[in-house]
Amino acid sequence: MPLDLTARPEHKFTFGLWTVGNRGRDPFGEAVRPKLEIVPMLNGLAELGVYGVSFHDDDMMTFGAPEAERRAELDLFKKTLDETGLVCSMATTNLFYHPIFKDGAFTSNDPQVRRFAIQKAMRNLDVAAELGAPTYVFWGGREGVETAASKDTRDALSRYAEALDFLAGYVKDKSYDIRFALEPKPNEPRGDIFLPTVGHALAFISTLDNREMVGLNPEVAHETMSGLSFYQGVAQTLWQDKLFHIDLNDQRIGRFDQDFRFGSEGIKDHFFLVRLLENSGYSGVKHFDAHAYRTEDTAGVWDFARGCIRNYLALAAKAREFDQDPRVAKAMAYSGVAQLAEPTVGPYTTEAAAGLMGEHFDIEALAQRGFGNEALDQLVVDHILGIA
Ligand code: GCO
Ligand code: MN
Ligand code: MN
Repeated sequence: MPLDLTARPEHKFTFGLWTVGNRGRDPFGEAVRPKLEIVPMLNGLAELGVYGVSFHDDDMMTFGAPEAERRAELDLFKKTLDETGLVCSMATTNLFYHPIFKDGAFTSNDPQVRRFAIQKAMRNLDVAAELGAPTYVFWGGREGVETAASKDTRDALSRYAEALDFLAGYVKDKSYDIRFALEPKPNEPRGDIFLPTVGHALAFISTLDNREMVGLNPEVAHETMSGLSFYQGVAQTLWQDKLFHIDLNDQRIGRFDQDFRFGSEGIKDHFFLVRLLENSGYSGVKHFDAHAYRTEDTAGVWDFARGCIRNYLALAAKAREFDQDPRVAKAMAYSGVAQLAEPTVGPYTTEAAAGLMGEHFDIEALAQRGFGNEALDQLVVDHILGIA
């Protein structure tokens, strides 16, 4: 049976305005593509079967423009969302582009800059609420240092936490139905960025007064830049009930932030990632935060967007096929995958401890067990290659 790779809104694929809107500008060269206006952009996404879009305040409303102009831009966005049936799935603040943020936003050494940054986020939280966006992302692109002499990281983290708790207070005060999602990244544009990985961010959230409304927006490229397994980061985030949003793209280890089309590089990693998202009951959006190669014209941008969706759906189909293969079930049973779901000793009691102390283990026999992971993994590869 041919694979059905048609996206439908219920798949909950979303794109940032800045992704298909990316014009190929990089530190070495200017824009290579014309600006994609909001109406054709949203029409194009809706035609692909996309569910919704996300935005930075400055993607949609001109920074520093008179209020009436910003209102007109917002109204056009709202009208086009209505016409296309797309939802606004996430909003975020641009706290990185303007020179005012060169030393950071919530963690700038200058208290006036910090206060302005919080105000900018508050203003856009109002817009997010008006548009019904359930998630507000915080990516601290400029929250970091080039030289450790310039900031005491402990103070910076205190200011970061203060800002997030203040903004959480604002959301509660206004009765907005919005949760926050922190997006870790190790570097770029700063030499070192605070909250560099999923692990740092999860630990940081546990210190917040409003920790219940703050989760994560992990990104494939960012964990991969650190040489970490994105899959493991997402799995732990799910385990801690903190996967509020996810940024899907692709990346090679050890490179600058590449933001490649989802599924174009780490195909095996992505197979496991998609399988995890599909089997875990994750019901949030699948947000593509990537952009077309700089070689592309506007047609290439749509090839890129279609490719992200196609690769996700194809990997989801491969994952289903894998999970339904009786040979896989057998190999997993041999490896003891389900056994790991059984408690080891249960909660501590004096009797349980005494029982364990009295147990005899056949160490030699246990040490001889093979786990069959080569055979199991070959089934993974066979399924991905379509030779299973
Ligand atoms: C990056 C980030 C951004 C954020 C976006 C939303 O590396 O540039 O991934 O694209 O996701 O600013 O917060
Ligand atoms: Mn990124
Ligand atoms: Mn991102």
